[in-house]
Formats: sequence, C-alpha cells, structure tokens
Amino acid sequence: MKKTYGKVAISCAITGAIHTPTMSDALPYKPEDIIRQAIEAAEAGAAVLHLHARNPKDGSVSLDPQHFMGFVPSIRSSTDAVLNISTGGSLLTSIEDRIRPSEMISPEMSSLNMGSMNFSFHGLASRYETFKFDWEKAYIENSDAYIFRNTFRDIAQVEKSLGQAHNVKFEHECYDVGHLYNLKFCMDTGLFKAPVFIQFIFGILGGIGADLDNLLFMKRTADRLFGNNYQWSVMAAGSAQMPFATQAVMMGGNVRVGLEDSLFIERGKLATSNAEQVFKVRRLIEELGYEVATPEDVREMLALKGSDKLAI
Ligand code: KMH
Ligand code: ZN
Repeated sequence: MKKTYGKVAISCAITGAIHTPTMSDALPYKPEDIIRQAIEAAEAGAAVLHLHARNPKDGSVSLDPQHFMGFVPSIRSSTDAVLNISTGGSLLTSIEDRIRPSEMISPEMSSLNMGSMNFSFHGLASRYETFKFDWEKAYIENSDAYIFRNTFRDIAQVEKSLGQAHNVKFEHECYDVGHLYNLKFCMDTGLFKAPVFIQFIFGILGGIGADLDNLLFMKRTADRLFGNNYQWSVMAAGSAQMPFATQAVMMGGNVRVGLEDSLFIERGKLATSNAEQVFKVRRLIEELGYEVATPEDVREMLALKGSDKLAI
C-alpha cells in the first residue's frame, strides 16, 4: 500500500444533514451556494468534498438524486477534487434510498456508516427562539428518537451496490470503538479489501465523546486491528473540530472539516464559509511542518478509480 508521508488530506463536508438554515446564514442549501462553497473549499486545499443534498426551497435534508444533480456536475467540471457522496444523509429513510444518489453518480468515494446508533442533536433546539423554516424545529427536536440504522446487512448492501457495482471507495465512518470491530469483521469475511479509509468521528451524541483519550484509544485499537492496512482521518463535531484536526495531524493522520460538522471558525464565532475552515486547517497543517495533499495524492493513497469514471 502506498503512503504519502508528510502529506495531510483535507476532506471538507459542505452541508450535511444535522445543521439547519436558522443556525447559520453560511450553511449552503441552494445548488448555486453548494457549488460556490465546494469550489472555494477545493481551491483552499480540500482534496475531498463530502457532499449531501438539500431541498433548494427550504434547506431540508434531501436524498432526491435530482437535487444532487443540481450541483454535482458543476462541482465536477470546476474542480479536480475527489467527490465523496454521502450514504448517511437521512436518519429516517431506507438504505436503498440512501444509496440511490451514489448509484446514479458512481463517485470515486462514498461514506459508509459502520454501525447502528442513537444520533441526536435535539439539544440544539433550545438555542433558537424562531426558525427560518417550519420543518426545522421538529426535525431537530425529534432527533432524540432517531436510530441511525446501519446493520451488517445494510453495510453489505452498500458494498454490493456501490463497491462491487461501481468500484466506489468508502469513507468508513466509525463513531465508536465497536464500529472498528464491525469493520474488522467485514474485512475478515472478505467484504472490504485493504487499504480501508477510516473516518474516526468524535462528539456526536450517541457516539464516542470528543476527549483526547478517545482519539488515542480509537487509533491504538485501529492499529491493533488493521496494522498497516488502513488510512485514517479525524472528524470532531462542534468546538472540538479544530483541536482534534490539529491532534490528528500531529499523529500522522488526515483531517475533515466543513459546515456539516461545525458551524464555527473559533469559539463563539460562526464561520463565514466552508473555505474559511479549510484555510484555517491548512494553516495549522503547514505551521506544523506538513504538506497538504492534492486530489492526485489522495487518488494514489486510496487507490481510487479516477475522476473520469464517474457516471455523470
Ligand atoms: N455528519 C457526520 C457526523 C454520512 O454522511 O454518511 C456523519 C456523516 C454521515 O458524514
Ligand atoms: Zn455526511
């Protein structure tokens, strides 16, 4: 497995499915805003763009492939970044619906969530007195009843529909230590081949907390389970985003930022764009003596199929 020593890949998750328009004017949900912010993030140094769709009318979470088609072709033709299409975009719909946008696009990468869990952000509701759109309050409040379903059968379905059928490489999203063991089981039974790309996720309510000990624990566990057969990146929610990114760089890992994961650029100050977060993490990476990986570096690191293999 090839490694790009000294280079750090920045993924940027542009809009996601947690935050809502009331929380930040910068959160993009119209296609033109998703396109602009994604291109700016790539220009700022993001090698990978992790993409979800929203309904352009009201910013609600969407899995409609046509909503993806509103921005993916433009981003693709304007950047060389690796496009990573989410398969986790809704806590409410079936795995088949979650896979459909990636089946249509046949991207180089897709997310793959490695276990079922509580996934809640209901605590955010009380921070806002009024909401821009009717759907937002109930959506946030009802997350205390969500189960984010990612059974072994679901995981196998994603692999069959995207891995086997489209040669899509996965961002294995691991929100807790058990998810690493789920991935190990899947590898031992032949579902995924090395090198796998693991996104260690911290600070989602329902997953492992954003404590530094937990990063060390997840990394040590992954080393034990996967040896040299994996590449890794760190994503921490909210105010832990930049501290955890810095720590990941110092430990030799890659990083994920973006408004999907945190709306802030520093404590108490909203980010004005995804690119602002990418610029900040890039500064940190370079100050620490590392180099930012290009999309080509990532293609080599993860043995991706290439941007000419997309279906759109
Ligand atoms: N919003 C992140 C915590 C996915 O898109 O598959 C998880 C995520 C899920 O990115
Ligand atoms: Zn996502």
